This record gives sequence, C-alpha cells and structure tokens, in this order.
Amino acid sequence: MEDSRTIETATMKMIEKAKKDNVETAWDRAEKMKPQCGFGETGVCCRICTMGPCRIDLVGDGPKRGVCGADADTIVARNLIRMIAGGAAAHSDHGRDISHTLLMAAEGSDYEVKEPEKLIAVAKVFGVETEGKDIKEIAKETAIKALEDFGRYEGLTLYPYTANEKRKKIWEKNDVWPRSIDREIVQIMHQTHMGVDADYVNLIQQGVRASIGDGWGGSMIATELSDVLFGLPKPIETEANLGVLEKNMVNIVAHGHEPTLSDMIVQASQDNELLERAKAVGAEGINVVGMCCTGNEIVMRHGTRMAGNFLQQEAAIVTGAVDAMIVDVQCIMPSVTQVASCYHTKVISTSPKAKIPGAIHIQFDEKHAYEIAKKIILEGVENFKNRIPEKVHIPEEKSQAIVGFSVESIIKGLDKVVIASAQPTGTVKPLVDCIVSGVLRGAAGVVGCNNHKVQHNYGHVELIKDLIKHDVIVVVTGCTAYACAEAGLMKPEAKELCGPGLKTVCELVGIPPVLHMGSCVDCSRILILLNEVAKYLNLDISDLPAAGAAPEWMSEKAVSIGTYFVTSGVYTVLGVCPPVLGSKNVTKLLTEDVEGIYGGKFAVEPDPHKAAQLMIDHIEAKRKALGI
Ligand code: BF8
Ligand code: SF4
Repeated sequence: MEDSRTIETATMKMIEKAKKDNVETAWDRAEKMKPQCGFGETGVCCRICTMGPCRIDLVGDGPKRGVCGADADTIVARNLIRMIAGGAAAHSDHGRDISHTLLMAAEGSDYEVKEPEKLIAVAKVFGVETEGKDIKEIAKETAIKALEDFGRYEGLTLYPYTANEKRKKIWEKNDVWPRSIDREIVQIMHQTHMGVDADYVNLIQQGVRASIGDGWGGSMIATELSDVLFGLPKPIETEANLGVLEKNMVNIVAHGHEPTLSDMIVQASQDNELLERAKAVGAEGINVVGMCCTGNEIVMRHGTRMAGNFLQQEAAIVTGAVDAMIVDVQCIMPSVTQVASCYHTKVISTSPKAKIPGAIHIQFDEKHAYEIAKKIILEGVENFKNRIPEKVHIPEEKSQAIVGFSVESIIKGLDKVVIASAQPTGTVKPLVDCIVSGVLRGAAGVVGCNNHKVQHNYGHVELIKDLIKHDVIVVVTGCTAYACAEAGLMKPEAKELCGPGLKTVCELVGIPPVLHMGSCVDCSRILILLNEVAKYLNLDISDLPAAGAAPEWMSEKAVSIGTYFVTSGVYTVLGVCPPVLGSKNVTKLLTEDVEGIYGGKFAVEPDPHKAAQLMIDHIEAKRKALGI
C-alpha cells in the first residue's frame, strides 16, 4: 500500500473510507487550495493596516515597498515575529492556566500536589522560602510567583535564571532577557503595528525576547508545574495508532493540550457510576485515548494509549467508532465537527477560548473539575448506542511503545549503568560519558507537527532512522512522538535499527533509542536536559554535539520553539520553509548571522535524509571542536 499523503497505513485506510463516506479531509482541502499564494509563502504580504493589503514584487518590476514605505525586510520580519507572538502566547497562556490550577490546588479543589519534592525545587527557582512551611503554603506562594512571572512590571523573568552561566551572559549581552512573559508578546504586537519599528534586526530581536520568555518561561513553567500537579513522568508501556480504539467500548478521544482537563478525564473515566452506565448501554467499558499534545500529557503519566497525531484527528472520527471527542485548546481543526456530522461522534468543546460551530459546549471549570469531567464523559457513554454499525471500521494498526522520559527519569534510568560501576548517582554523568567516549555521537531533539506539505510522518520517521543509525540518541515531543510510536521506534526492539554504540546503550539501560519527552510545552524538558549536560561540562549548550529538527512543522508555536532553540544555541533544521524567503536579509540573519550571536542557527531542508546528514555533520563538527 502506498500513498503520497501518508506513510501510515491506518491513516491511508481512513482517507479511503472518508472518500467512500463522502467526507472531506485536510488533504482534500489542501488540494483545492493550490496554488498557494506566493506572496504569503515568502512573507511579503502585509495586512497590518487598511492602506494595504500590500505586497512586494520579488521578481518583476512591481512595487518594492508598501503604501507606507515598508520594504520586504520590514514586512517579512514583522510577519515572522507576529507568528512568534501567537506561538508564545499559546504556550504561555497554557502555563498560566497550570499556575492557576496550582493556586487552586493550594486553596482547595479537586487537584492536589502530587510531587512535593519537585514543588520545592520549583519554589527555590522563584525564591520562595520552603523551610518549615506546609506543602499547601509552598504551593500557594509558588503559584503566585509563577503568575507574577507572566506579568511582572519591573525586573526580569525569573525562570530563565535556571540557564547555565554562559547562556545567561549571551542573553544579557544581547539584551534579549525577557522582562515578563506577557510583556514581550504585547510588545511584539505594538512594535509591529503600522508605523512603529521598521528595522528588521530590531524586530527579530524582539521576537527572540518573546521566544525565550516562552521556552525558558511560559512553557517551562507549564511543564514543571504540570509535573507537580499531575505527577512526574516515568517510563511506562503503551500502544499507539488508530487501532487503540475499541469496538466494544465507549471511545473517548481527549484532543488538545492542557492536562488540567485530560488528566481529570482519565481519572473520571474509572468512576463506578460511569462504568455502570457504560455497561447499561451495552459497552464493555470506557476507553479514553489521547490525541495531539494532551494525549502526550496523559500517556506520559498514565500510559493512556495514543490514538494519533495532528493529521489523524479527522481519520479518528472517520473510524465511526469515536463516541466523543473532547477538545480544549490548540491544533483542533474546525473541520472535526463537519467530519463528525457524517458519523455519530459528538465533539465536546470545553474552553471559553475555543468554541467550534457544531460542537456541544460544556465549559470546564477547575473548581468542579471531577464533576464536569464526569458530565463530559457521560455524553460519550450515552452516545455509544448511536453508533452506525455499517459505518464503523477500526483499522487494526497499533504499535507498542515505552514513553515517559522526563529529565528526572532519564537520569534515574542512566543510574543503572552507574550503580554497576559504583560512581555517584543522580547526575547526567553517564550520558556525558557515553557522548565523550563516542559510544553516542551526540543527541538530537526532533519535534513538531504534521503538515500536508510533507507526507504524513515520513519526515519524522526517515530523519530519525538516519540519526539513530549514526548513534545519535533522539528525544522527541509533540506530534513527532506519535509518528515514532506508530513506526515502532519507541520499543526496545528498535535498537536493531541503531548503530552499535546506541544499541549497546539501549541494551544496558533498557530504553528505546527514541525517548518520548512529552508535549510541545515539554520541549522545555529538552532545554533542561541540554542545560544540565552543559553545566556538568562547564560548557554552553552551543558547544554540545547536539542538534534539533522540526521536519513537518506548521504552527506558530513551532516558530517560537525553533527561535528559542536557536537562541539557546541549538542548530535547528526545518523541513518546511518559514515565510521569510521574501527578504534576503532576514533569511541571512536567521540562517547565518544569528550563529555568531547565539551559537545556533536555522537551516531548511525538506529532504529528511539530507536534513539528518546536516545534523550529523553539525554534531561531528562540535565533537571535533571539543576534541572528543
Ligand atoms: O503543541 S506538534 S500539531 S499538537 S503544534 Fe499541534 Fe504541532 Fe502537534 Fe501540540 Ni505542537
Ligand atoms: Fe501596507 Fe504599510 Fe499598511 Fe502594511 S503597514 S498594509 S505595508 S501600508
């Protein structure tokens, strides 16, 4: 079976079924969208004021400036950093919600502090005194400090202080330390308003500031406090792909991003009252499965099976076996309700920020989280009997995977090697030893979305296979994690695809070569890991034999992620070109000049094999520079 749209057979089958059922998918709409606008694609279309829209003619002798006089450099830079603002806002608003949930846990709600030890570590970053205080008091003060980091009016954002000394100096020297997480996002909107900043370098610098506020601020706070509230991920077995839907059970797909909702859905799905009701409607039980990043959050902590990534959301409904798709925020295609209208699926929106025409809206409220979660699940349970049997087809594909690699669990796992050699435990030393000795050539973070412009999952899987073959250990988040789990790269047997060094490490430590580190806000875990290794070696992140990639990215969040990785010192290869080619200067700044400032830079390479080679070359060059 071959299909230019996806490498993944369950999805192929559902695309075929959709056609038969007269259901339109993202690929159909993408086809109708062709040819896509060249001005938009190169970033030279400006709609910032109503003297426009203006566009720059890059090839002919048409206009080289907009009505106000803005040239291609200004327009491209403004558009790009507005993407960063969108992405940083999404991640940071998520972080704020989690901080607020911690505050509610302290004040009394259905949530509780599951990891007091981690809370104390986070409290210390914020300068909260912990000695002699009870855990609720610490939780409250920490939550307030975290919330302050979003909107402080003086001083600097506190969380980036966790970075290594060399990195902090680079940010200070270049004046990009975020003053507050929200402020930098707001300033982007101001700075890009008609008639404000026209200097592309200054514009990009502001984008950098906001992105650091995302990676080392909003996203990192989201990750750290999610661990505090919902538990520290530990290695756990699961299954991935559409085959995790069950014919005889109520299927609830948790789709979106914030674990406040999905974690409670997982808990409430085991409620006796609901299980009895499920039996009464003829189901054998309630099967909660995850989709996109909220799926990553629950699989990391509960092993909840992974139904699919971004481009599988419509396919899941096309199975005809989803009784409810529960959504909160981000990456939810508005088309899900249209697809659902051809089957019996109920789409339930839960966030005041994200209502979708055709969905049932049951507003989630953290104060009554468990009761509302039950109410939402009940909608799915009651809907089970409305399945249309002749429309049900669940593909059998599902793969085994081991997930749950927080930085803490990676360090603990590696201690197995240490214990045998009687050295101190609890540090990144074993990882460093493997890298220094060359057993592992280096490490790579591969992250991001799906995009119809790349064959679904092909970019992720092919790139990663090349990396592990070259003894580069790979960490993943977001939709990349689903691609890897579905392709079998997260099971121990995947060691057979590795070079001899990585294979040995996998055998010794009992890990797969591709480590699932979580959702997209959990890209901050990758920063933390790199930072720990850099600190241990008294180096900066940019000195390490490490590289990043986003082979199939599409969202504004990915632009922010890419920018904070690059400005944290990571060489980052994109599989889809961002809309910057309309400005030679901006393109050069991002792919060349920025390296001299931050030690990392962007590259664009749609061919995953060539992209892997670029990363491997970079890793080898860094090894050489270190003399290892
Ligand atoms: O935050 S990888 S498609 S699901 S944006 Fe979205 Fe992209 Fe998937 Fe999660 Ni991340
Ligand atoms: Fe045109 Fe300038 Fe207005 Fe943009 S800001 S739409 S370039 S006039």
